[in-house]
Amino acid sequence: MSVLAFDLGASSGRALIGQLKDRTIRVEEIHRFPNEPVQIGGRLHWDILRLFHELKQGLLRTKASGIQVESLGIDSWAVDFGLLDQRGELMANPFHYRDSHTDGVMEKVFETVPAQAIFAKTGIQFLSFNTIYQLAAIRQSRPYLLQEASRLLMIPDLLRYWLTGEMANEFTNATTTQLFNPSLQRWDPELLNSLHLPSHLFEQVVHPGTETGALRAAITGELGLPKMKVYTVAEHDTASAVVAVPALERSFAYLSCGTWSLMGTEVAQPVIHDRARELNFTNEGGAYGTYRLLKNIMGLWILQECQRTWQRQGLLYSYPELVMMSEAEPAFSCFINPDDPLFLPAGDMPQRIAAYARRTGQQVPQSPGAIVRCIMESLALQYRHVLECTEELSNQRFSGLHMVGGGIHNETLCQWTASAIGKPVWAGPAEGSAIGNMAVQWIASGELSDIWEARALIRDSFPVTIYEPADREAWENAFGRFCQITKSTTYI
Ligand code: LFR
Repeated sequence: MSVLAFDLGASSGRALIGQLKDRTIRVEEIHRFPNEPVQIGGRLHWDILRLFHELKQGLLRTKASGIQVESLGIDSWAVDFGLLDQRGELMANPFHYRDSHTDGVMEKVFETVPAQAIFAKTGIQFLSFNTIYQLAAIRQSRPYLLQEASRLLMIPDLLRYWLTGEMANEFTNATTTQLFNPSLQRWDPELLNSLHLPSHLFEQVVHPGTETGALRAAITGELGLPKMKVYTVAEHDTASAVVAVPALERSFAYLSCGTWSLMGTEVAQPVIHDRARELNFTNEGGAYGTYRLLKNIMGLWILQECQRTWQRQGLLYSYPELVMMSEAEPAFSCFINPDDPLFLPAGDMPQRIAAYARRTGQQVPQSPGAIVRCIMESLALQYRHVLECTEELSNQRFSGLHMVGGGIHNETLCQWTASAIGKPVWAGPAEGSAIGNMAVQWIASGELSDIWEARALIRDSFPVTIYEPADREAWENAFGRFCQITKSTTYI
């Protein structure tokens, strides 16, 4: 049976058809498009109408492929949303989570509801751009939006609504708002109340694998398509990526590696206590009653932004070129804490890395190769730190690390990660989110029995590359120095 997955990342989106035949999954990418945010009036917004247009292009290419697709699902990055008016129309362009309108807002919210109370209720990590702080910012700057709005839909909820005409808030994404209470299994009434957020914006939450309508007649008519079922999948891309981890054992650690690096483990119950809050771990909702005990690490974003900065200066390096240049540089010359808030907004990353190096008394990396080396080594060492925290919080010891997502094409990073953690890395599949999206559709339609059958099939269908740790002593020493340098700086 064939299904269609739309997977929207922070820099590109794609449509993939998945075919399940003879107990093998075959995946074909039929459409890929840039997802370029728009800077306007000093603000940063997603180009949501363009994204909807690209979904339609994906549907047209599905038709052109001649493959009969039974259903579709959408996953995307988390926390961002659209507000709809009484007539069900989008009231304003959704903000990009890297927009500065949330600067300082989290601290303001803590004056009304202390951080401890927010964490106790939601189990969600403190990121300055969480939906809760975006809404608090909007309440200050554009109160009319919240007064008039009748509904809040997260990005995939919104696109799904435009495709089907039905509104539903999906669970995995809902948890990332930091307004959902997992013990109550509903939006937290006290939090909404204390922050003066209208409760009617937040409706009952539906779980991944729910049939939430079909392509509406206006769309099938416009595109000349047959009827197609639409499922809520694990609509937070990271939740879909975790579904696709080809784990053999029930206890496993993962790193979903893309623009962000999300590292953690799957747990049956949220882990909510002071230590988890201090380490700024999160308990995001997963598929099939699981939770994702994980931490956001700034990830390859820093490298991508460096590449864009150099591009603006006329230095056009491809990604593989940059990685190769970094390999030629001396090891362990300079470290950054990738999770320093300095690196969150878009901008001149090479300059910020230089500023960080100066602030921490290190030699400033000069050449692009040295800067890329600094970023990748620092990421690998931060993975080591976060893996240790994951073990502590979940009370488990992992025998290795599963890496999924586009970041695994960076083989040097995979190798350095294995060396930094001192354990094997199992890398694959690269299209984790899209495959997890498909798996939930197959489980929903009865084609697969459960998530473990899906994981076994994913393991058999896609290659996994194994990286063994190397240069252990050098990496151990580097980790000691990295901890010294980064401990003095703050975290996202
Ligand atoms: C990864 C991701 C992360 C989320 C960040 C912002 O694509 O979804 O899980 O924290 O984007 O939404």
